[in-house]
Amino acid sequence: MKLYYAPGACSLSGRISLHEAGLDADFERVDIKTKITERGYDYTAINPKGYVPMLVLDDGNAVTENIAVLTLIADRAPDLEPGGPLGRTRLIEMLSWISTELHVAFTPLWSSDDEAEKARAAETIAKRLDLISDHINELYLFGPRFTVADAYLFVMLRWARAFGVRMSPDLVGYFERVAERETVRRALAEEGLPDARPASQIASPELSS
Ligand SMILES: N[C@@H](CCC(=O)N[C@@H](CS)C(=O)NCC(=O)O)C(=O)O
Repeated sequence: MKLYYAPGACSLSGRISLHEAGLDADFERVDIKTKITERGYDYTAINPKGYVPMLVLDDGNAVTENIAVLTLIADRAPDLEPGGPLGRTRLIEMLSWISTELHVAFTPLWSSDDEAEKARAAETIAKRLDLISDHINELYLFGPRFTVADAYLFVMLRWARAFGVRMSPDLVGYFERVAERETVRRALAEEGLPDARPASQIASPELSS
């Protein structure tokens, strides 16, 4: 399969989830401004929506929409979704909330020139992060088991940090916990993004020799 992505975009959650699932995939970078892929193709001819992520399966089926991409990966690796009779329902509930309430709320921060609008968006996001902070249960959103929803939330928290959005200490601890996962470090490195662990946890070559 192949994931169309942009560095640090919501598609990063698909890459992390593919690594968590142990699934082999190719990755093709998309410039989301010009809509040209790294191999020089017009992305809008491949995906008329022009958005990443898009996951193309080995049989040629193409899946868009992050919720669909992440649930598909969870279908292939059921350990990446919450267990129990309502497990799938709870996963869709969480992914929908992250997508429609959190992800979308960032739009002014990415695209507006209006500082007042950006400040309002940051406050909305902070309030929604407070709500999700209450959901963190033991280690992750659904207890000790890391799920594809954690991969999506991690990307949202990366953005929140970059834009200086207020975060509870619990959420900061959660972010740092997720950042320590080998799959997350690998995904960030593959996209050319900085390691998200606190500096104190990153072994320096001088100190480790
Ligand atoms: N509804 C889509 C939205 C995905 C989305 O917002 N992707 C952003 C990157 S995080 C993008 O490709 N933006 C390109 C653009 O706005 O033209 C989904 O949930 O997958």
